Amino acid sequence: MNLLSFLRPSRTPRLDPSRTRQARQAFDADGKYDAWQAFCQSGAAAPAGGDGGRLDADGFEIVTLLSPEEAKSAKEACLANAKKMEAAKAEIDYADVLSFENTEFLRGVVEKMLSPEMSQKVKAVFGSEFYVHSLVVNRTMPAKASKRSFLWHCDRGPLNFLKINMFLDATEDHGGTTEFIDLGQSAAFERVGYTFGPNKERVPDLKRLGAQIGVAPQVERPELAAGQAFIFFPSRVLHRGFLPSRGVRHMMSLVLLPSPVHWSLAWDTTVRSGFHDRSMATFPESAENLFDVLELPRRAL
Ligand SMILES: O=C(O)CCC(=O)C(=O)O
Ligand SMILES: [Fe+2]
Repeated sequence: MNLLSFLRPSRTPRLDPSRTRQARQAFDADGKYDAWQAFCQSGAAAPAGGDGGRLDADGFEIVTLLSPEEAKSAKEACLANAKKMEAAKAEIDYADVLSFENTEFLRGVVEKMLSPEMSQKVKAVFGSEFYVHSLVVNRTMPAKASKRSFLWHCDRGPLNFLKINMFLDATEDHGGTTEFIDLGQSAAFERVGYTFGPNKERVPDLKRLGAQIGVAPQVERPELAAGQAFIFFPSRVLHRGFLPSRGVRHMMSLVLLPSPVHWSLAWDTTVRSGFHDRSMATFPESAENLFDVLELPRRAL
């Protein structure tokens, strides 16, 4: 670290709008994820009633999915069933991913998370059924420096994918949470080319770049109870993990994608193949591969 970096506490990232546009295009158009969603919608019986609420308007929302007691027993079940707990990326030495022989023991928890009310919300924003594409359980320890997902970013992936990040213990217990800005403000940072930039250009504070582009970021840093979750569009709203300061944060993260079949049928398939446990919130290059994931007859999109 040189002296200049002390004088510039929050540097401005290098921006590349064409890289941003290309990353957006890679999934939705080239990767045919738009066509996949349209295919899933075409089979939907009727447009889901209701609306997506704050999720639809702002791109994120806090939902209560389990009671604190249920969250505690889900955490205990995860810890008891984990065959390994280790850092998924060497440079992130403060977070471990739990891996499991089989995730069927979590079906009951997932059923509670995807209650009729939540299913309705997801179907309203997708216009179709949905399935669990990825399931990740992790734990984050207090650390000094924020890296990668603890710096402002959008996740690479289709425009219309959702994450449900459920906290298995309370912010009160460890000090950790996730910060968000809304869809409208996130779009302004996308237009100037911050979104999907290289990892090394991610920043812990958006104020300085915001000032340059005439946006005063309204950062929300909610405190969650155990069993509460953020449901959000990770490729559309800027977010960053906020490190715990005094305890370990355990989180269960589901990635949802549009589906032509009900999630419980898809679960049967992906629990047997191990896909949702293995996919680690990444996406096949072409959405046509999702037919194979769900073991449905493959067709061109
Ligand atoms: O760990 C967090 O709070 C943020 C995680 C994140 O960036 C994500 O799940 O996409
Ligand atoms: Fe993320």
